[in-house]
Amino acid sequence: MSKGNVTEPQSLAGSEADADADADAGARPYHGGRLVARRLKANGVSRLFTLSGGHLFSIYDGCRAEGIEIVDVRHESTAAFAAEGWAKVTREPGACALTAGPGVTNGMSAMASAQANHSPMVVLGGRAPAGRWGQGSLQEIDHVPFVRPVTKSARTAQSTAEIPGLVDEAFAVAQAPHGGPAFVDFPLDYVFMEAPEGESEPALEGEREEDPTRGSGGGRLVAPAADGGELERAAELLRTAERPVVMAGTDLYWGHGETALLQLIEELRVPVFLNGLARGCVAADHELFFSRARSQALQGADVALVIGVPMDFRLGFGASFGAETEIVVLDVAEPARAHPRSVAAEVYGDLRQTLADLRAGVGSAGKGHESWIAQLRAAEAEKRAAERAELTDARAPLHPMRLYAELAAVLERDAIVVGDGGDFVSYAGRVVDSFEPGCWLDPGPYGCLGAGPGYALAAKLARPERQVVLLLGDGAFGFSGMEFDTLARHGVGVCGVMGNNGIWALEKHPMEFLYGYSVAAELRPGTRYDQVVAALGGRGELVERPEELRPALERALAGDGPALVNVLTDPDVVYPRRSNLA
Ligand SMILES: Cc1ncc(C[n+]2csc(CCOP(=O)(O)OP(=O)(O)O)c2C)c(N)n1
Ligand SMILES: [Mg+2]
Repeated sequence: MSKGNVTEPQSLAGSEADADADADAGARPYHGGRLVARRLKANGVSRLFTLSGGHLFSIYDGCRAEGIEIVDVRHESTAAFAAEGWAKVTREPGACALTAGPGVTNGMSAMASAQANHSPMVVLGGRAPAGRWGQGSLQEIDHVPFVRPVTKSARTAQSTAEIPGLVDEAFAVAQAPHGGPAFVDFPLDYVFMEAPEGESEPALEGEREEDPTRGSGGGRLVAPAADGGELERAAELLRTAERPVVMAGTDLYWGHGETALLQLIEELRVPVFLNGLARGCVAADHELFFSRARSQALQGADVALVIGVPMDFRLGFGASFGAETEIVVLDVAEPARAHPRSVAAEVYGDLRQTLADLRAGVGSAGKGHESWIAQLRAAEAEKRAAERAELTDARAPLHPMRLYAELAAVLERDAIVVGDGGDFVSYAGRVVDSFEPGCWLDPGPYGCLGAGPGYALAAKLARPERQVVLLLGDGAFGFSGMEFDTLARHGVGVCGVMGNNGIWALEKHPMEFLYGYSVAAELRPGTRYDQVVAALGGRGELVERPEELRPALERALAGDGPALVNVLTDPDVVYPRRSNLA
């Protein structure tokens, strides 16, 4: 892999870093940027996503000395989405550095996204100098009041000496359940001045797991153990259930609950549905995994275990379940919002423990759901059979379902698929299978277009041996298509697949349905985004007919560096949308 502009710090800084290890860490002064970098490293950060700005120079200098790779992108939005994407793929906090003022404002959508997805990430901000505060320095603005609503914590360093503690605190806050973004900014004068490192301790209370691969500030914060009485009530409901289901989402993944969930569903014979980042936590070909039969299963269930997922619009604000369904909520921590309907039991704490305790508490009584499972399997099979015509549709421009049938044939089992677009990604959400945790990355409930290239960049850097496929709408491409330059410069082999229908389909079709016409919903038909990618140093191909697609995908996946397969898709295909957004 060619390294492009990725900073390779070791050769220059190695001896200096070694010498530092011998020095008395508490006494030796470092400049503020180096203090930041030392705490990044101690918290397990190997890559910092950023876009340059003078306010960040000393942090870069520190990263260079500490052996942290600097990955520079073309828009701060991507730097911040890459930090979130890193977290989504590795379940370790991602980190980005955004320059003062516009750098931070540009990163706000990704902070809000990470907040909604519970993705642990640390956002470092440059900041105009404290010594001249209020006198009108370049890019001077107080970030804290406007990032506070989209972060778990937002702090400003008040001195150089405070820096190590603040960085450690940000990592602790970001990882404490529910995870999310933590922001710290560093006034220019403090980050250039020197101070001793001192003894920095994470500021949050919380049990930490030992993790030998990480530095002194590393280790995952473990959620506290759950309440026993509620757990017993949940076990009782499950013991007597005749038609139980599991509906699990993003916090199952953050809570590392997949193994415990698998044990529970296999032992108690409970069908399972997944959304968000939980996709892949039970493999798509597991006999108890279902997707197409979801509405029938959730409506028909007598007991639903709702694990790590809020009852938001994706679950019809609770109405996706039957009026009589008893809801048992399990999560890593109490929800930020009240449940939209009453629940029979709720248990908050370490999900692995909760799921294991629940399995033990139910014992052998809670079995015998085979006719329920068979009924759902029949519904699932019927719905899948009804898709067959679309999956083999021969039209040109292509039906998106045909595109996904071709894609499925070339995807490896552990491929990471990133979705960025409207209807094109809705189709993918329906039919792209995930077999392992962390293999499906969509923007989540905050729904921000343009997240995909940052997610894909981070995914491929974190997992270079895996296929990383970036599904892009033609509308979505406009937000961060320039990041193909980033991918090309850094030699990152992301395979883009575009559903190019020449419209903002997810807006155009609903608006036509409501008003009989649409505005602000057209794009230019047939735009050669593949040529844009080629001009930026990647490989691009145009696909107009279904039989051209598979060989084009194979070529795109086989070559070096980024590629875009620009597939013309049919703008008249209307996605069968049911969910309520509000
Ligand atoms: C930042 C942002 N702006 C606007 C939207 C609203 N939006 C959601 S989907 C969509 C259409 C996306 O079009 P495209 O990527 O071409 O996919 P298509 O629906 O055509 O398949 C829009 C505009 C959004 N979710 N995020
Ligand atoms: Mg489109």
